[in-house]
Amino acid sequence: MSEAKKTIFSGVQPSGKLTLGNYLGAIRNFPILQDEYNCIYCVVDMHAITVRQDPAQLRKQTIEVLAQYLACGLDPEKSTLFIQSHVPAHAELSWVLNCYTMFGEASRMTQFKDKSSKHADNVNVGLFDYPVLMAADILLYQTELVPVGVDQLQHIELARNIAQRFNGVYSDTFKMPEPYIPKAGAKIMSLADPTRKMSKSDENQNAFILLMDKPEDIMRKFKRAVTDSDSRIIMSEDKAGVSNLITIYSLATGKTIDEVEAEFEGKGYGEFKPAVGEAVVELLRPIREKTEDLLKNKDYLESVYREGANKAAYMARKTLDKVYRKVGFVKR
Ligand code: AQP
Repeated sequence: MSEAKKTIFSGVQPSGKLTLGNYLGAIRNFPILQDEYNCIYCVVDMHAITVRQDPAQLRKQTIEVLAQYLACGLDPEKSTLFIQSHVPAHAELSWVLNCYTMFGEASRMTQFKDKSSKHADNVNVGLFDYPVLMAADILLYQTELVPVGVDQLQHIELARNIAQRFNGVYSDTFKMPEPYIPKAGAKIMSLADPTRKMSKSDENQNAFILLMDKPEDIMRKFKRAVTDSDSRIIMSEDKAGVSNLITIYSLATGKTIDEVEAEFEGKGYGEFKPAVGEAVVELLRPIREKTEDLLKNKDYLESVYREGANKAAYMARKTLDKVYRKVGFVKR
């Protein structure tokens, strides 16, 4: 690992099966960066339990996310791939950072507001504290860039504020992380309600496309995607559903928005929606097939996450030791 390379950290929650939104907004960028940067990609299972999970399902989904990281092109020889709960430094730093996070600033996080209204029967302290654990995830590795979808921007801003506060009190300890938001695809919307983001935990199965969806399911969901009564296929603020489909089609085919608009000029949704479906089927086919293959090789996956946790724990320890010393903990 070269010292000159900048560090990248990102994670995905195994809170369900991964969606096209997770892919286009975040994971798609992970392999592109792995030659240029020291990349650390984590399956953030500790974040996932802020919402009630079925234990057997959570274990299964955690391994599936790891397999999907690999299927999307991450190479364990180049990137550090691990499971968050395997590196206790995340929880340890998170506790310290809690003491440098103001209740007021944590209360302003919109994701907490959204998720607590969605899970009104389980508004637990972990859900509230989620962004501080995320700050710990990022700051532990002296991360400079965090590739995420736009929904995570506010959390990265909070991580920066916490880092700045800590550095201000104790001298430079943490690098300041910057978000890395894709120009297109940073917020893929639900197919059932294009005013909301596509989320893996949406109760409506037609709202999202899963990376593991079968071609016929992908086609059906796109054919049913909510659009509007005006049949023009153009990007427009008052055409959220169509704009979302154009974005998806453009990312799946590599065509520009102008090219997509020109291709479907004068054509209707009856032609457009299946075309989007087919493009996404082809985009996801190799990922699904590779994931299915990898899931048959549990020993290999285990070797990847074990090795990754060892590497991550070593890097994390350096920062945690520094933090413990600075706040005044006695060395063991
Ligand atoms: N719809 C989306 N468009 C673009 N990017 C997205 N991301 C999530 N949804 C979209 C990005 O995917 C990465 C992993 O997200 P996460 O699993 O850690 O948490 P999340 O943002 O809460 O994702 P979900 O799918 O909405 O999960 P649930 O339903 O469990 O809350 C992040 O970089 C995120 O920005």
